[in-house]
Amino acid sequence: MNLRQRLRQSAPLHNVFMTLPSPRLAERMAATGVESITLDMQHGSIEDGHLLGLLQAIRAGGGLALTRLAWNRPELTMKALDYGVEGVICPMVDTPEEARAFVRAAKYPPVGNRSFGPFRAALHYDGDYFAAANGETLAFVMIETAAAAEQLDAIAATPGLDGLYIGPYDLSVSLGLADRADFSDPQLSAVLDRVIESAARHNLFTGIFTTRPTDVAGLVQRGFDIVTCGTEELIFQRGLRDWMADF
Ligand code: 3PY
Ligand code: MG
Repeated sequence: MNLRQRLRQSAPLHNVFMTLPSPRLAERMAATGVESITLDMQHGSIEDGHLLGLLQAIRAGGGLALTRLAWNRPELTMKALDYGVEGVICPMVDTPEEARAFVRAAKYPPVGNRSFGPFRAALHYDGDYFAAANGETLAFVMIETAAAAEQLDAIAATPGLDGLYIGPYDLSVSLGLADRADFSDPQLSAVLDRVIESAARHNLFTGIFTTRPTDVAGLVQRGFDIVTCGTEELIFQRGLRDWMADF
């Protein structure tokens, strides 16, 4: 089952961000039941040369792989898709123009101008990759600034866009909130509601990040399709603290 098929199921997709380029750990995470992993090329230590091994490992563990790009640059978007990620998440998209530029790189003509060279991506695709790719590889913009929140509906209307993914930490900073990613804050909460509404109007998927497992049930209840809970580093740190306490 690919990412789009999985997201069409009613249950939300669980996701964890990965920041360290360890195929061995990626395989273990996927095999332990992390349904999908987002390789974080913005704030993590994952670079181009790490993608192949990580994608092979996630596949071997039975998981789905996305990447959060380092920035909104066409060569980064196109290369990640050529490696075979099923979803690309573009950080810090503030305007409809930036959303259009991202989608142009993520989709083949006539929707965009993605260059044709899916050397690895097509390897595991049974059928005509070119014909299927625009529908089956998903392009998400991150809504994580006050500017993006202001132009939300115009961003969501971008032809070819597949989803909106909220970065609550940057969003809190941008909104000038004292607490970061506090979903009970009325200002932050209002943006979450507007993202859910706008996505429904434009037939888009939604995703959101949190670092607290206790937030997950509430985010699922709000209707997010992808709920990311933490990074493997945070999970390790928490496990290590418990381990040391028992040591
Ligand atoms: C944010 O919350 O700003 C993020 O980018 C989540 O990774
Ligand atoms: Mg962010």
